Amino acid sequence: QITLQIDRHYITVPEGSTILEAARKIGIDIPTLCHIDLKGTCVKNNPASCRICVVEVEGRRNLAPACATRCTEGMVVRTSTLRVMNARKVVAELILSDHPNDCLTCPKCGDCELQTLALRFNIRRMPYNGGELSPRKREVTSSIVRNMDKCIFCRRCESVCNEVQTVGALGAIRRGFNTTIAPAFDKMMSDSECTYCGQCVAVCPVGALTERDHTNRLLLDLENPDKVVIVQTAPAVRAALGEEFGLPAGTLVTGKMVYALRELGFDYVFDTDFAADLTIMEEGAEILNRLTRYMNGDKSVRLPILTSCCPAWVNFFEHHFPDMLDIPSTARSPQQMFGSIAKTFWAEKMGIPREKLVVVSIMPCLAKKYECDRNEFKTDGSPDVDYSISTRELARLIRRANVGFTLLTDKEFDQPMGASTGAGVIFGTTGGVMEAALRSVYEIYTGRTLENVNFEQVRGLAGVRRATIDLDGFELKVGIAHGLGNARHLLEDIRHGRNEYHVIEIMACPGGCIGGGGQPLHHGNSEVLYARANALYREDAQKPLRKSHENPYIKTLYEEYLGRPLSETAERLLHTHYFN
Ligand code: HC0
Ligand code: SF4
Repeated sequence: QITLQIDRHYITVPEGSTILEAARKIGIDIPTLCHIDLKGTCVKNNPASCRICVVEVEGRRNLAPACATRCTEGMVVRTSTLRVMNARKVVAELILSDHPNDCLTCPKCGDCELQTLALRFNIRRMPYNGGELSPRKREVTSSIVRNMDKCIFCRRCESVCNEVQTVGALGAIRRGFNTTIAPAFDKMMSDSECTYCGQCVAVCPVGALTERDHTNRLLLDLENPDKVVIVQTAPAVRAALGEEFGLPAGTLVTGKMVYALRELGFDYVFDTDFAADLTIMEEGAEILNRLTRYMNGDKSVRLPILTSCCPAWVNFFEHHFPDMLDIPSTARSPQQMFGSIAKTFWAEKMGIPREKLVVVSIMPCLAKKYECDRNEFKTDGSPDVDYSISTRELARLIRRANVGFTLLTDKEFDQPMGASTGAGVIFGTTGGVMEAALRSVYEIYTGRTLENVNFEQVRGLAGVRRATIDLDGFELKVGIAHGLGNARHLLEDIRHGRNEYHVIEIMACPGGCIGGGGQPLHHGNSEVLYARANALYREDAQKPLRKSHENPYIKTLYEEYLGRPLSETAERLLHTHYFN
């Protein structure tokens, strides 16, 4: 333990702590643009490159970067002397000298960390502006917009993509004034191995990486009298949308969200959770199918079975593990199952022709935009889900339409595709798909009712978690990983014959969908992720039904249309195939 003085406070911290960490412990918010450390996950970036966090340390001539200077016994630190404040201001002014000034029209306006600092440092003029701006690329992909002239070289995106996700799609190329962050050989992101997970967008402090915005397109569709526009909302959105309206992280706004979507003009407001229950029926049947064959000594059966509902994860294994495309479940994601059922069973029932129906999804995720675009999910070129908008885009629309979100009362989803069990709700957090599957697989396999549906063993934010479940004497071994780097470790083990699991759940984003690239920005605060996960477990606990196979509308769907899980119709509408 080390005791030091920061401003007027004495503080004792563990050896090895940096000044930045020590100061944050006592509520002194030293600003930084590059540092990020999302505790409990492996999201970290500490290149000490922005130099915004400089402080004075007694006895040292030069200012010290707080993020890279370790505390020593008896150290005296000043974080807000005039010298410190002026130095920070000059650094910010220099960054701004190579940054466009189009804040008013920047998609990050209002949520930009550089803009916030300019305000905080009272920058009222740009003393170093007027020179050339470094030339950098712009790109619009299905999910992400890259506007590199706004890049400030914090390297957060690079750290997340390389170290957390191990995708390696982004890195520094060229030198000096021409340096930029891009895929190798300055390729386009769309020609790289990018999975569209959006984690680079989630940590970008400025407007260099943002989501592809579909809000204007949606407004046109909502205005069009010839269209029936329906919406599905992903599980994780309800646990985070409130943050955009000043509500504390972890506030559940399911009912307010439904009300707001009606106010925006959607004809029907449905829930992706309904399709999550449907996913469990199909994926659960696949799990049971492979397990029984395995138990009966069938050597050809491929285990473990991997979940397949996360599109960035699907993209990742297609690129990096093309030799293992037969092990993931073939079940489509809930987003796509929803679209498929909406444009067949539901549309037929309602008498709505396919060309009149627009299916929109609200997702915490940016890869979902790319998933909508995949050819496997189109009929004669027309997508099952027309497009997806993120939680942040929805918040923008709600503000634009003058909906007083916090004052709204709770409204219920439309039926039948708004009905879900608690199992569908927890899909939105890491471990949730596994827990939902276990609830159904256990009951269907053993024929017994679970006394306690909470599988605490699979919950939490540890990067890789494992559990063993007793299925009438058969020890079912399950694993959960979130973050693609963690997934890679598991897959490398499987590739080299070191597998200990029967079923594995993988989600690309740290925390699962609650931490998705389309969610309100967490600004490096991991408490936000815990609060969102707890909110989903609370909603699950309040639901009268908590197992997917008990959803009455799912039962009707099988009786009236699909027959049974893995039937020919179910295979055609609810399953997919993979390729690299
Ligand atoms: Fe998810 Fe999903 S849980 S991927 O994280 O499985 O995005 O929230 O909508 O599709 O349901 C995201 C969240 C979904 C899907 C569901 C799954
Ligand atoms: Fe890397 Fe994900 Fe960003 Fe693509 S979206 S560049 S994979 S962090």
